[in-house]
Amino acid sequence: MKKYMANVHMSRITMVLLPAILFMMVMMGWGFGLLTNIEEEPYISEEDNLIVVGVSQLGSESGWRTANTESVQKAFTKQNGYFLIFNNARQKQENQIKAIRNFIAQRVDYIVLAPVVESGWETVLQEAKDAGIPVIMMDRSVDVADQSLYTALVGTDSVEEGRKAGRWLEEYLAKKGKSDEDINIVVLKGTEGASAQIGRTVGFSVVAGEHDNWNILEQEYADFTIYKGKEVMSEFLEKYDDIDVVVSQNDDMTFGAIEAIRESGKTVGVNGEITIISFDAVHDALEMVAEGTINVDIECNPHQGEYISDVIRLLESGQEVEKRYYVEEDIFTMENVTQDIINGRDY
Ligand code: GYE
Repeated sequence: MKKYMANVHMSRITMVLLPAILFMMVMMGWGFGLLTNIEEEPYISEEDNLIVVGVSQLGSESGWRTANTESVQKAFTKQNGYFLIFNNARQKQENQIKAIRNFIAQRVDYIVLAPVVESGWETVLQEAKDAGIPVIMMDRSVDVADQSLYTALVGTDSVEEGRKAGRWLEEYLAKKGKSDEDINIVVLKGTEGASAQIGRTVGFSVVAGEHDNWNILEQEYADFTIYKGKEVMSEFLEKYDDIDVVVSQNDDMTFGAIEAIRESGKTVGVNGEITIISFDAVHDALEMVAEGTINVDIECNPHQGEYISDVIRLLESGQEVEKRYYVEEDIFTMENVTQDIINGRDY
């Protein structure tokens, strides 16, 4: 009987008190979870001692850009001591400005910016400076009067790349005994306002300016993409039937341009009617250099993540850094491109 009573007693407790206790436990757990959640996100870096880096990548227009993004993702891993916040701006400066403001609000330790265009950065860079966050430029440069608005640049010397293209053409024509012939040139330019485009245009123009017989028929923006490269090249081919040289400011536009030229019935490369000068030297383009489709490719090195990490490490240890770091770059023609080089290209 006692046992029975006890059972009745137990079941009363179970029916009335237990749900109340359970309810309280759930509420407490939920509340605790909420608290820890709130605290967890912003404190990742402090808890793990990671360096928080906000990267504003300008877009994903080319094979080169994909490789550049991969190099950033490989450099800024947790194993390497970083917490990476990555944003792809899809070619829009306003998206990059938004991303930077977001990084500032999150109080990141460093901002890395690959600026889509050169101008219009003063305000947001000043905001980063006021917040005490160092900004490191990646790949392209910015045009600002106050150089203290950014800490360092890791990128490529695009004026030098353009100049290299011009010097190569000079030598090539000399070897063919064509130094004094009239040479008709068209230029497929990259994104309007981008430092890589401006630099390559300037560098090549300087050399072209030294040759009265080099005739630049037209230069047009083609956004560094295959699609635009093909479209603009088709327009050039409709207007001019005496094009000798195409200077295409990246490999993607070159791929498009070669398609357009072939569709028009003309031939390209070492044994063709139109000489092709390209920039970047990605894997597929180097294969075309080896087979003589592209005459020369001016290398542009996208592996910049590691260099930026080195700069950050110097800053972390309180050392001085240089204002500009340029990555090493080569020039590839049929004569010096080897299967080893092609196989070794991971982009
Ligand atoms: O050549 C092109 C890319 O800024 C150097 O941008 C970079 C250029 C590169 O989209 O392929």
